Amino acid sequence: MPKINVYFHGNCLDGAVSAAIFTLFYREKLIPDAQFRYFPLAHTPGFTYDGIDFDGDDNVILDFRYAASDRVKWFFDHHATTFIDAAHRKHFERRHELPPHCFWNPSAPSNAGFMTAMLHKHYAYELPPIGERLLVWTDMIDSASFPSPEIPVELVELAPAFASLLEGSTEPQDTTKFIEDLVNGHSFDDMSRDPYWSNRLNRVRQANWDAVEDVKRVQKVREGVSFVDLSASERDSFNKFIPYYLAPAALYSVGLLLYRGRYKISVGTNPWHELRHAEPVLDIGALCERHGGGGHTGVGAISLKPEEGDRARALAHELADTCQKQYELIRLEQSKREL
Ligand SMILES: [Mn+2]
Repeated sequence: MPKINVYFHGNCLDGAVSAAIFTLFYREKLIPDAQFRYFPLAHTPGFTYDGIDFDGDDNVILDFRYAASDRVKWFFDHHATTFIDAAHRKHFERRHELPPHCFWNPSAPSNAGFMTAMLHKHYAYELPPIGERLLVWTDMIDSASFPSPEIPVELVELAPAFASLLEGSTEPQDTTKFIEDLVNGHSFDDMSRDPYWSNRLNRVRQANWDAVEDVKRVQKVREGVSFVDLSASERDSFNKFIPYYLAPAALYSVGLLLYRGRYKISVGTNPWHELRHAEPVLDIGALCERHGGGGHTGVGAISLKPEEGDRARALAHELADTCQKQYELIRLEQSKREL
């Protein structure tokens, strides 16, 4: 009985769904009695595969960085940063199995959706009907393109609730059970009736509503900008959509957190605001980079040491002022256009 090792993005719905779909594919198209072992991986600074033996009969990487090892037979990823260095990229480009076993598409919204399309194209694999709705969700959740802030904040639907559960999970058996339930053909509705999951889903939803109350207590909304200082106590997670859920008129959000032993200033553009693409667009990644952080156009962050509390607070206010001025500038441009 061949043993298959699956290395995948841990604490992530996309990673876990990818692992489940790959298992179904492998048992249907290749070896029905293959035994699977699942190894979740985390994006830590300076991550390498040193110390991982790839000792399965087949080794598989899903929704995670490429490994330049000939022992890895299957690879699917959609992260732009998948190659640790140029040598890894060269190793990937030299693979010429037919049909192909290694796939990378940095513009795919989710790995699960991309992988399923490739398995269909190259191996005529048909996902069971239950999986199609699942892929709509993995695309939406992994690319954070929610139609409204209610979906990732209220967690009424099971897919974002499970995503939130897996993200915050510290119990390794959660992910394994989640994958095995999907492999055994259970839908999210079936799973939500199992006390193991209903118990945890309740806790996740309650913790999220508690966070909504925490934000509500400290949120200050000046014209176009939400400011939230939650640094009075340490938190291990933060739902960045809550400020927009509570203040939909805010174009920008600035948050100050004490997060995993460091101050973290997060800055974002409201993805549901009608002026989110209006000129002049504020490049938040570049703004954060000027203060030692980084990010993308729409969202960025700066991390400061635990002893830099005063500086962090002053900088957070300064960034809120910058956002405020930008908002006024955009409004001015808008009114000129209307004349
Ligand atoms: Mn992913």
